Amino acid sequence: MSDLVELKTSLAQSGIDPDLGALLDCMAQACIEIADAVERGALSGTLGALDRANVQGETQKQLDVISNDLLVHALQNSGLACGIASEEEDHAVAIPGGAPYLVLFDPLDGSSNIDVNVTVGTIISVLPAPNSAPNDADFLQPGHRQLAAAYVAYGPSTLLVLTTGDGVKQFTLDRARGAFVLTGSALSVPKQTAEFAINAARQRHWLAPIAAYIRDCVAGETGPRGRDFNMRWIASMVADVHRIMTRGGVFLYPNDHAMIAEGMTGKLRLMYEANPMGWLVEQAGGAASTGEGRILDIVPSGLHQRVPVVLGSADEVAEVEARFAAP
Ligand code: P6P
Repeated sequence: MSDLVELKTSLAQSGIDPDLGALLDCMAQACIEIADAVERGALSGTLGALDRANVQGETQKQLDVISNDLLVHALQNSGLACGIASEEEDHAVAIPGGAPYLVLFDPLDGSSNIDVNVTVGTIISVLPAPNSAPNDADFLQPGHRQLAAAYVAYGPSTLLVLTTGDGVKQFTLDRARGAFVLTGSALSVPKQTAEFAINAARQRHWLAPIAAYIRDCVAGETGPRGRDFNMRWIASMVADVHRIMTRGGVFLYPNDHAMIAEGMTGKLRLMYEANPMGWLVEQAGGAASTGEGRILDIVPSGLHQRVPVVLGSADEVAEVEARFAAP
């Protein structure tokens, strides 16, 4: 299929700032190297955990660090950004003389699935840089200020799904070319769905609105929703969100009584998980909420801040929000 459009060409034709296009292409190339590292896995002895934790207090996988370093080094060598924030970096990393873009990423989300060969991914967000020597505070911008958001899913195919504010495109890695090629020009999340994604093992901790929403879904056609629902939970956000970007659904990782008791504000990180995924879903016609408000309107208070996440088919996100709003 020689008429496939490569990522670099698609970016050049999109009308975005050429430097932003070059930045996105640079990160896509680094993600191809991540795909190679993930694919080799046991062959290169990079599976398994390191004897250390990241700033989140989570045990780091070898491939978490490898993926992070591939992205950091690519950006440092490119000069196409002046600052980096990563799930695997305690603080922002400034890049002297870089272009006025801030890049945030979860280099390998869902890495607990690596050892069992389940799809994992990279999540990327790009913000404008307020100055050329950014510190953590410069990254604390609400998600509606993003200039680009993307994820790369390392699955049966390696897919790059990207928005720069004019809808959502999908690119598939063509290893023969060593490039991502356009395979979806306008991803769309159906407004309605009969599929929810949640970690049901936390049911006993759920807040009342979440418990009510899921109870009504599980009641099926005999309950208040009048139709049966299905459940999916891959426990890899990129994989669960890509399913929703492809066929609809609603993804929920709410805060709950157990997490609140530990002083947590949710599990997923605002800056490099909820914001980029939320913008991608909104750009595809879906919605992204905490259950009580739009994720992209949150004014961040910390680089690694966690938030509740309810995103996907707009009608179902509204159903969840209605249960939070009920007296
Ligand atoms: P649980 C992966 O660790 C992650 O951050 C997301 O990718 C995923 O949706 C979630 O956590 C899975 O959480 O509690 O099911 O392990």
